Amino acid sequence: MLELIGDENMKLSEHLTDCDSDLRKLILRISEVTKKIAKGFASRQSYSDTKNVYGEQQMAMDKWADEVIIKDLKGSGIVRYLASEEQPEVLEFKDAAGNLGVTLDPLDGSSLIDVNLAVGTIVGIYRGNVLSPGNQMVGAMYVLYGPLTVLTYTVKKGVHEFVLDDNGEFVMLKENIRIPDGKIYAPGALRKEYLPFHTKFIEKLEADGYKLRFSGSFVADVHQILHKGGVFTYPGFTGKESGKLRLLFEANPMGFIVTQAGGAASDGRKEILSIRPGVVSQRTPVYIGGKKEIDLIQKYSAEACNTGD
Ligand code: AFP
Repeated sequence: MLELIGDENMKLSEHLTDCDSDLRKLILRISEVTKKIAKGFASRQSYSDTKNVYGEQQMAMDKWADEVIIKDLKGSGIVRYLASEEQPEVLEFKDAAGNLGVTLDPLDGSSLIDVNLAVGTIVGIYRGNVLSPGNQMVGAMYVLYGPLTVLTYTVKKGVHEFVLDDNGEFVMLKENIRIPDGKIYAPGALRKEYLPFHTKFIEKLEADGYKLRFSGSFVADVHQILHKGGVFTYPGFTGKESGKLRLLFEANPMGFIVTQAGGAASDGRKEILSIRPGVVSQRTPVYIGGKKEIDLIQKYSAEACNTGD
């Protein structure tokens, strides 16, 4: 049973009263459009383009979600710049009256849709240019489509979680989430390709009794770490030192949320949120979790730098 901490009758719209009106409007719009996405899974189970029962071509769920969200945000009038993981370039909506910049991973973990594991929508929010360091974000949120659909947001006034109820309303689940001390590690990449300082880190976690939990859906894995503590990592590895995950769409928004909840986010050497992106598709090694675990990996990588390892 889920533990309710906070006023369970409070709706997302009521909770968002103490923030700038454009941010409130944006988060509420995204919450509405993700309700549509949550409903879309039943009819769009496949993750590849397929024909439906009427023989019509159906768009893959991640591309469909991308289209639905972009269309909505374009019509909102408050978003000027939108970078999506599914789009090659930053989109600019010149008619917008507002100046918000949004980064979007419409469906993170999409290769898990066909096996019905949890996937999610990840959003980073800026004022203006999205090609900025993550610490310039004014807010971030994700919606996780699991057995329940939950929405977590921050506008730098705590991290708060809402659940989609039977009436189609996002109501409070947990207010002011703080990442606890915990012993879970979620390690991406192939072990045989780990860099030496990363191997040392993983072996230390294992020696300390951390339990491995990795689903293949970054948003779901970080969600678990946020609630149970520990660390998510998708490191740089042999042949791909910049790792797999994208700075703008995955690392920054989730790193921002966990940092706002008292945790930390690093590329192994420095804060992820301090990295100035050069290109929209930039990748970064990722370590997100408790401060203790992030300090440890940074210590090991600094030692490796000094010894030339
Ligand atoms: P997809 O959205 O293509 O499924 O990628 C998911 C992801 O970017 C991230 O959510 C996972 O943590 C990571 O890839 C899993 O990668 P591996 O398949 O290499 O384990």
